Amino acid sequence: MPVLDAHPGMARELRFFPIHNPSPRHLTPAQIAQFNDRGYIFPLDLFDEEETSAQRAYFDRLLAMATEAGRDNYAVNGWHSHCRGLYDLVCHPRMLDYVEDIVGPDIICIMTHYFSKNPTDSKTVYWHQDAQFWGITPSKVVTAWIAIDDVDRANGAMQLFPGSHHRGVIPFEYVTDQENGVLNEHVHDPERFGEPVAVEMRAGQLSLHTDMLLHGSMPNNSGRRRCGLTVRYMPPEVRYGDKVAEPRAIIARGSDPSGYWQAVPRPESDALPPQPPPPQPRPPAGGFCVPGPPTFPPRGSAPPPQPPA
Ligand SMILES: O=C(O)CCC(=O)C(=O)O
Repeated sequence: MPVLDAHPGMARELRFFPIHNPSPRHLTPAQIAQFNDRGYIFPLDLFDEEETSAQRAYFDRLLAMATEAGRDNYAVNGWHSHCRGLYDLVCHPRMLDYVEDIVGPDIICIMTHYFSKNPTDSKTVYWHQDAQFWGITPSKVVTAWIAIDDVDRANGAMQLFPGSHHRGVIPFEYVTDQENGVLNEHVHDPERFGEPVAVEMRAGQLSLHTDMLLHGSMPNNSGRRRCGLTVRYMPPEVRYGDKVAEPRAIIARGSDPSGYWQAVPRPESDALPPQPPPPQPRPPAGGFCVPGPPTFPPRGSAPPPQPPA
């Protein structure tokens, strides 16, 4: 049954907030206009060849840590509070320069996730709007998707529906066991939103998309890995929809003048984070306290109760 709200107990403001930046410094006015009109910008150059190889080697190390701990290829999720290299990547000035033109001078990050599709990986990231998953509001989060490997249609590039961010909240269904999904939400009948655009990029390039844009990715039918790192950036006014004892974030640039977000310190090394708790059924609407940074609920999470139709 289609679901309208993944967090029915929270008062969230979910809609696209157009960017007003008459004098961007690192993006062009045309790129800002495209972000408003189509919901994304790509490709942007981020790393040269040497830096890209270093980033790939770094991810290979994190993935080896995950694998040795018995975790899977999507498990490097939310490691920025424990891993110095990832923390530093979130704070990379060249990336923040692009992001600042959209988010503004104060930039907060509470989510990172490497989506690493193995060669011939049959998992699908079903069509979804990011903002629907997260218990935060308002929907002003921008995702930087950094290509760690070369990415094309054959190895399962992310695909975006241009302009779908203007369609408000789109009802979704929870992914079933038969559906072999990476995440747990699925918007059906995407043809309603036109033709998707594939985010084909060279390793070291970057794309930006708004959290209201409908997107996803297909299985990797190639013999090549397809890894991309998502870093979610937002202005400090974006907050948890529920009361959280200690809202912690990387304050990547500027400050949080309100003092709501408490700064995550730069980690001293690259340490394996504790295994996240197994997905649990959510308590009734209104009584849910987010214990840590929101991540995409993995497959297996119980859907929250829905109000009667
Ligand atoms: O990398 C992918 O395949 C999907 C990423 C995604 O869904 C996202 O960035 O929100």
